[in-house]
Amino acid sequence: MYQVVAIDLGATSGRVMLACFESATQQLTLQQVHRFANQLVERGGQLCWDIEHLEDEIFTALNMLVAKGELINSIGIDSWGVDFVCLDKHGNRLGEAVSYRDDRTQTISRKLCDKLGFDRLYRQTGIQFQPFNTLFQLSALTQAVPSWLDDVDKILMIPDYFHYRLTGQFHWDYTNATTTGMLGCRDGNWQAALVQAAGASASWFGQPVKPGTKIGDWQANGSQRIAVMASPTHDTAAAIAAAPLMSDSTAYISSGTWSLIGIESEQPLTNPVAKGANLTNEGGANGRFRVLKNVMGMWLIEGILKHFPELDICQLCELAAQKTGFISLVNPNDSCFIHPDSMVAAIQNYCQQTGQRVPQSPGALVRCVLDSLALSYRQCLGQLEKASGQPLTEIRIVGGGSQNQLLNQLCADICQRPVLTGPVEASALGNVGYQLIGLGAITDGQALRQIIAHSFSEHSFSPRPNAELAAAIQRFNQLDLLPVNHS
Ligand code: LFR
Repeated sequence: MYQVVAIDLGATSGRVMLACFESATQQLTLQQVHRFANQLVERGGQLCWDIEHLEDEIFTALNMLVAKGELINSIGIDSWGVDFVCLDKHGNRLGEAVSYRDDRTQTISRKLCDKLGFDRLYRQTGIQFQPFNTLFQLSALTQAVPSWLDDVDKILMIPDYFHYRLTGQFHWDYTNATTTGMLGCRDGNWQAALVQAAGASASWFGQPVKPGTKIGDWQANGSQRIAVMASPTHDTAAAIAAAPLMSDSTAYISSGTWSLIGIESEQPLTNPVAKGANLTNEGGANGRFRVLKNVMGMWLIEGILKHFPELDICQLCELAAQKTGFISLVNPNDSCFIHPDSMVAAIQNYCQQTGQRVPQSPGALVRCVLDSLALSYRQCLGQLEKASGQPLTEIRIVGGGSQNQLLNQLCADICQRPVLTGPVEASALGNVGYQLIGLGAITDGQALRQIIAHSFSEHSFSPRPNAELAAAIQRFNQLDLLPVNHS
């Protein structure tokens, strides 16, 4: 029997999960032992993560488990990608953990991308253009020249920073390193020319390491030493590691703050179709590539929720289910939704400017977003099929967003494919799974998926016919041709 702790940090909350794996029965169970809020804070005019708060919560949870007498084999941490912290040569943090939603890269990203040439960047790294790629964030940092810039000795991605705080060891997880946009997709190494182009030094980074290895030990209060294991520290890599994908014709959606929709591939896909669709090729825990597209997912719903504090997400979706579909549509990836002052105003403004009915009620707003997300999924599936030559006949949705029954059904209806959902805690399970692989309790990623498939329940949604669908697809595809003023 093994007990491992997964600390899964999301953009809006952190969860500390205790997993129990029984080798004899090959059964895996998971229980939440601590949950805490995570939110963006403004510091020095920038949107930042409250890194001290996250660290306090991590230590509180671990100390609580030890005080309860839990015997723990190992601990691992995962979080969103791309964001990082700087350390000086004494291992002290310099500056803030600036969030990818801050607009410091707004002009720099396009400029640097054009200077380097997206063709070359994409061929070399396989990574999508997103203004927040670490490459661009680093460039913004080095161009701003904070007073402490000369003291930078190391750069750690967020989960590896917390691993360091637990163990004193420096580690660079491969899966998260791929999200920086500075790793070669074919050799898995930092690309010196790109690091340099960001104004950074190659000496700030160590060799990326594949998940499932021990980083060091955490010395708990008292005498217990607990191993800290490298999980797939990028939450999306962890989620897909836990998705019970049994065939290459199944597309996945990791559904949370973002919807990451994609496939697994032995090779990175950097052909013109993939590049034109801005598909990304992130490193998977199992050595395969996650060819996927970022769709702004529940972030839009979370933004609407803030305007209706009297309602919870289930009530919002019930209201949305009563509304007629396809009345107003948005492109969820429009830059006006990245960090608007008001999500409701951003959606209404978009609809007004594109000549559509402006949704007013909470139900109408949510219906607009869910219809649009599902239409966007359908569009991505087409791009993935074209880029890979692989027909995609089924969809597996994992993560917290897979609990949204209305979105699951809309996804089946609009994509016209059967949808399977679960597990809900996919990131934590992928994190747990690769710790167990590192501990020698599970043989490999394929065995892990089978264990997860028989340990956790799933739900299925069948596609239903919809006479309005063809017209809605056409309207959705034309949205990007319509001008939207972002000021
Ligand atoms: C999801 C995620 C995505 C990444 C985005 C920003 O939580 O990790 O994979 O593109 O956050 O880091």
